[in-house]
Amino acid sequence: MKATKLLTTASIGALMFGMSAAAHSAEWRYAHEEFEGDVQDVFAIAFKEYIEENSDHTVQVYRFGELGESDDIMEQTQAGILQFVNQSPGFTGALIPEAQIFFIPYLLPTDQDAVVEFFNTSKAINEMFPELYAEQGLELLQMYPEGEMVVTLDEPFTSPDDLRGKNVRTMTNPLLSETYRAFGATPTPLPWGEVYGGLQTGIIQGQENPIFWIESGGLYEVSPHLVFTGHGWFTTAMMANQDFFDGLSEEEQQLVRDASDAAYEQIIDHISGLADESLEKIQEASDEVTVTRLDEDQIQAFRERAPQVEERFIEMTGDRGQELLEQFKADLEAVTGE
Ligand code: 6CS
Repeated sequence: MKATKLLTTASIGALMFGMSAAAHSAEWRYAHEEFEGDVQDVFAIAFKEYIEENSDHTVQVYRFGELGESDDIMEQTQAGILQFVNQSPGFTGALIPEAQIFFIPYLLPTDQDAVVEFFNTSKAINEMFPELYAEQGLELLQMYPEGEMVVTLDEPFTSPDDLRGKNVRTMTNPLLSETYRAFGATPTPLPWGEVYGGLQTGIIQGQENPIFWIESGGLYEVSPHLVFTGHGWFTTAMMANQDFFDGLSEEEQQLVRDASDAAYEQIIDHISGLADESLEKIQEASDEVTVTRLDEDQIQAFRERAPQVEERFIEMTGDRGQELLEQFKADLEAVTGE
């Protein structure tokens, strides 16, 4: 009885920590939110390859839908069923309110080099966020940009007035709803799995995402009018279950950190030029698509609504959010000089 119980406990332990009971090599499980070949997948595969080339461990990658929605894979990671997860602040914002900082519009510049430099050097990103994630039992390994946000709608738009009465899908964090309310639209938070169908059936009239995803998810087929508003970037984050990570040897922790750094380098390379390539593919595939790039005056009408979203961010996150925002802005200033 005792022996069986011990064995059972050992097997559960092996499952929880991804360790194969028979050998010292481990099988680690890693889930992300995207499809094969998309940005999060490129990151995950680069991470997997680094781990497998530099240790006896293996990494099993699960893509969107294989284990559920974004919130499901986060729950599985917090429960220790998965060792690694890539979840975007668009969803994590409901769990870690400060992660909603990425949804204050017009905070990040549109220039990709500046954005990358910000991610490379920011104290808010590299020192403050890991502490906030740790409070939720998560070892934050990397935050990285995927692409500039572009809004798609059932017709072209150039002003907040044009968005009146439009149900625009947002990821499920409350601040992003504030942003779209400030922009004049009716925000409609939905998990990813409901977006294509929602656009197709007309329950929603628009959504926002980086161009590569608009192409990869076929969103342009059901929401063909693309508008560059310049209001933000899609940012994501990769992390480990903290108990699992803390249970690794120092060498293994370093291996994991090195693998995520190697994957980050690959991603920065991967996203450069990706939006233009994806836009070309979209335009080749559809005659219906229109592309509108708002001019400075048009952008100003949206930008002047940003302060009310920033105020809501502070209301939602208090002193900690304020401190994070100040550091975030200081880090940006160091990069852009503005
Ligand atoms: O809009 C979304 O929900 C999805 N967008 C991207 C770029 N990645 C995953 C996420 O679920």
